Amino acid sequence: MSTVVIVGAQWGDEGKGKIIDYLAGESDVVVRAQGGNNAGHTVVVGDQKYALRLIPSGILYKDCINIIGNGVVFDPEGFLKEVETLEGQGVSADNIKISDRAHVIFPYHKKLDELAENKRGKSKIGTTKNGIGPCYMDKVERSGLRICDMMDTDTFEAKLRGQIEKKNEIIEKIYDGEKLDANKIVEDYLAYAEKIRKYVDDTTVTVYDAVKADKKVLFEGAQGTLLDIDLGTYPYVTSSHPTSGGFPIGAGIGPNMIEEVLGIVKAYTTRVGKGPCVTEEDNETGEKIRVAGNEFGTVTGRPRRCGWFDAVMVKYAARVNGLTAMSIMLLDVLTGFDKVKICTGYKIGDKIINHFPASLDVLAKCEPVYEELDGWHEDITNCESFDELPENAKNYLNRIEEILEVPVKIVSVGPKRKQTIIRE
Ligand code: 2SA
Ligand code: MG
Repeated sequence: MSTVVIVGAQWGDEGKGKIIDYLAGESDVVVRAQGGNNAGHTVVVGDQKYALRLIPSGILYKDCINIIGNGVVFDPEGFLKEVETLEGQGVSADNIKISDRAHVIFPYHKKLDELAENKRGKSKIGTTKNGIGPCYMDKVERSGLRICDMMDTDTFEAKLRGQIEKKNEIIEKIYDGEKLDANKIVEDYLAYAEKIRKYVDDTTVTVYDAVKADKKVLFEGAQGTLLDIDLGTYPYVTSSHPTSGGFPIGAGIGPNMIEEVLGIVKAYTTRVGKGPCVTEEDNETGEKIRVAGNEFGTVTGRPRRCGWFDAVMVKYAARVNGLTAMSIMLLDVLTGFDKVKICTGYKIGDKIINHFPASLDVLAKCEPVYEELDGWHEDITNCESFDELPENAKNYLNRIEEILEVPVKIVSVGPKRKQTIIRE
């Protein structure tokens, strides 16, 4: 198999970083195709920790080409800082190509992200304030500036000044905020333009050629299915498509060029921030999962909401992504429960539904219908094959596979690279 898409099948934080890193080592090309530096994962190699946000994971491997595709919203400041940090850690960050069609994030996008969030009051989305939403808004409104605009020294400044003027008007009149310094932005971005010029290319050609030459191409998803602007729990979503469908567009290839779609799935459910979460256990069980799984935000330290595996939701993710395989992460966190539960339906009043509803008001009314299985108490963190897992852990995985009708190909039993079971 030479092209694989990796997607988060829940609300992000499924542990994609570990599997992406695992596969990046054997890939010729790694492609990001959506989101921006709202993504982020930490890769641990030996005793070095690398924090990646915008740059694809293949950067840690020599000879791997790393693509920032046209579907990404590109923050030059964040990108250059990331390059600097990596180089400081001894990683050569040369093998990067940035799509000339990618949209650029400017300071007014970040400012508007912050102002809009503050104005939402109680109904905050909880955005990362990186300007992601406002940048995609400009793209869809057809007023955004792209990398190719930034590369055109004759016209870029005038286009940028026009944008800043319009945004400053909004900042001042709608939000009563302080205008941004146009000269400073122009000066900074003209300098960024020269620094990134060497990376800029038509990346749709690079990806196409690699696939045609039967090279190994890894499409690296960020966030998760339930954060998809179309298919997620709207409006508590991000502004891009973290689902598999986002990749052909965001990388500029035909959908038939993708062979495998690997869904990364936590053995239980977590959610950050607001919105309904049907299987949440706001009690001792949730606390036990949170502590065992270290379910606290990496940046803010915010505790994540935890609960049992929601098969209704993941079945939805399996369908809308066309998952061909799954990787079940953090199975070791469920060790030590007498019983483990899988949610197989949602009860609303006296009706049971098996599909994931569009409306959050409906979702908020759903009660989980559980199937209970015997748990396991054996330490599984040293298991090296599926067969070595305790019978009850195998039953749990087999049952998930049966319900979702997608094979479990990888099982993670601990944070280390070697604590990864590849099922033959
Ligand atoms: P934004 O900033 O506009 O994208 O925020 C909109 C909503 O999307 C959520 N969001 C996220 N939630 C979880 N993980 C995210 N990124 C991961 C990380 C990266 C990953 O660990 O940082 O898993 O690939 C992420 N990005 C956006 C955000 O909380 C808002 O609810
Ligand atoms: Mg994360």
